[in-house]
Amino acid sequence: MNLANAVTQFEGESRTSAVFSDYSGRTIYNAHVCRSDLSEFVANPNLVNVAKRVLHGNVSLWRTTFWIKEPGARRVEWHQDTYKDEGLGSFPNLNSWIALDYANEDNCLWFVGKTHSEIIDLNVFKNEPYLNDLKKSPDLPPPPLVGDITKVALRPGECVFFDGRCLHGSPPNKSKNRRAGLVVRFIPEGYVFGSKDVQPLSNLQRKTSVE
Ligand SMILES: O=C(O)CCC(=O)C(=O)O
Repeated sequence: MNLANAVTQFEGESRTSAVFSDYSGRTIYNAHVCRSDLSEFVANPNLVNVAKRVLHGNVSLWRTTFWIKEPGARRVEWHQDTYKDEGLGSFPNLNSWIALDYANEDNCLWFVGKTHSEIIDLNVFKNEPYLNDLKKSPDLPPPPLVGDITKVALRPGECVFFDGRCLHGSPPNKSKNRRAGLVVRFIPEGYVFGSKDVQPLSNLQRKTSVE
């Protein structure tokens, strides 16, 4: 399957997945639910075996997201993947962000080292110098806490694995080309989320066990 060419097709076909275009880029959530070729692709042993090693055992596919940043798409601000709105907090997960197009130093994912071991207090993101930086320019400003930035440039087909708690973001896409990636999110098999209000295994977030 040629994923890079298939992105447009996924958007057309996504019935159970959600498509959002709120940052002049587009995100497609959980296309694997309605596309068997995609659910097969993300169960590739090259991905799964890394997830198993890092998460110490069998893993489940939790969610997938296409991040499609056309030329001019704005930054994705610094964040941890902690699903604040859903109240999921900190839980073991490993994400594989797979480049579908070239992602260069100026539009790839940027990570802040040593941030993966705890949830950052949300007030940190409300500090005034950081908010002023965000207002001053459309660029991705320095992160709201001290840390070394690593920019992970990738060629199509390459991927980076990261703990969802690792602070990350991406600058605006100032290139003339699309910068798309697919992130595949793994959790330990059988993981039970703490909050009873959370329904992570609904239709859209169907658990697919990958041995
Ligand atoms: O692809 C991007 O620019 C952002 C990706 C991201 O934030 C994520 O996968 O959690």
